[in-house]
Amino acid sequence: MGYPTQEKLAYLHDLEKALQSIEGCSSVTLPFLDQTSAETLKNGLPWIFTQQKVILDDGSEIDNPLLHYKLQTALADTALIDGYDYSKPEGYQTVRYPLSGLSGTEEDKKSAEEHNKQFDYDKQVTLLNSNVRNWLTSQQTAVADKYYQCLQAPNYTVFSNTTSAGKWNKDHTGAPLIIPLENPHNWMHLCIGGFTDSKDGSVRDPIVYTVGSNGDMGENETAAFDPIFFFHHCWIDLVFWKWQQLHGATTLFDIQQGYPGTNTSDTGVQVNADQNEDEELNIDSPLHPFINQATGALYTTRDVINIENLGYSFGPNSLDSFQLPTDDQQADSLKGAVVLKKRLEVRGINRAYIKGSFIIAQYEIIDGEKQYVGAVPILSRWNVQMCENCQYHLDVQAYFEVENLEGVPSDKRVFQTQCVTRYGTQNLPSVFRTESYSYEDYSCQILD
Ligand SMILES: [Cu+2]
Repeated sequence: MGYPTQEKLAYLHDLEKALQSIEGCSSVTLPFLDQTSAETLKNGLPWIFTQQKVILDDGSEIDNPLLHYKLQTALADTALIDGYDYSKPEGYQTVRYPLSGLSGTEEDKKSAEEHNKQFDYDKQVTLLNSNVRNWLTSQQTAVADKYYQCLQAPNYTVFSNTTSAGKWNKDHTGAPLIIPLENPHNWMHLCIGGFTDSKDGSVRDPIVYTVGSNGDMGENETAAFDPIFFFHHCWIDLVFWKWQQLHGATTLFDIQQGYPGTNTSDTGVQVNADQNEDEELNIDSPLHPFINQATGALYTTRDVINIENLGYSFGPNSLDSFQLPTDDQQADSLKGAVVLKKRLEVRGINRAYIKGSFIIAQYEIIDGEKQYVGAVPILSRWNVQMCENCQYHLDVQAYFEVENLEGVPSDKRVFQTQCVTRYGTQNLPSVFRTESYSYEDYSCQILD
């Protein structure tokens, strides 16, 4: 995702305005997919996303437009390297976990067809819902908790993006780990888009699998074609607003100049097509290509900080009752963090060599046993190498909390990093299928 303010305009404000411009639809508003509600945590997705048919007010029955979207025109993959082709033909219907939507080559089409045959409609819905539930609630991924954690990010800069949060986590090794909004956002893309944490709903070691499922929500090239995308992003915008309310930032906040993640050339920053390299991002940076109809100028972050100025608000939701921990609670958890936890840094994973989104799964080997530390979702694309705007932003970093092992020096501890990719799980350092890169920059170490 880009900066949350850009998403607000890109996907939500303009879309809502467009919907309202249709005759008879002037009161239409975009709903959000509440991802921490008791209902979602218990049942998975609301039925409106999975039902095959819907009945309209006049009694007529139509295909559910929120189940999938049919491409109006072909999507051409322009970087046919390594035998991978992410093209999708005109008329292609978007799919979600557990289905595969790969259709670039005849071979892909055939294997996707074979794969998809395993799941009748009921099975698809059951698996998708259990996947959503598992990612949100399982101890290993705890995505619902990650939403609560990101609300505690101390300032907008580190809340808004992974690179800035990484810098903060590197500099504050004695404090609890900061989770940027991008983290749970990415998890849900990957969850609906084809990564699963369990082959049969019970086995959870190792934590993550790809099982031939390739849903559209899981890749940047196609995510916005799945209708659920907008409901997900509306929720992300809601979490953003909640953060603003909790931190007294509903009318103004700051982007810390010079902080990693605030310049378009910084590692990990995904720039917009109209932005230049080495451009400082501040609240007055233009949000290409969104024009403020009232002024005729490009929107800036400052224009959209207060959503009430944009003319919308959010209905009742499960975060209404969420409160920041008190100072006492914070002091307690800080004490615990200093004594019990150490910060582990993983860096030097170059996403140019990994086709598609992936998960960094981190383990520690203790007494010969592989123990799960945590995982970080990387929402990427099949064609990083051909994506001009991705070229400066390839080095992926991840930060984890690990136990402080009494009497064991940090450099004697043994860690193992895995990349769970669309085409298998590989231990680092290793050579990916491009065979042109050997992860010589990869490192995994405790920051003492
Ligand atoms: Cu997104």
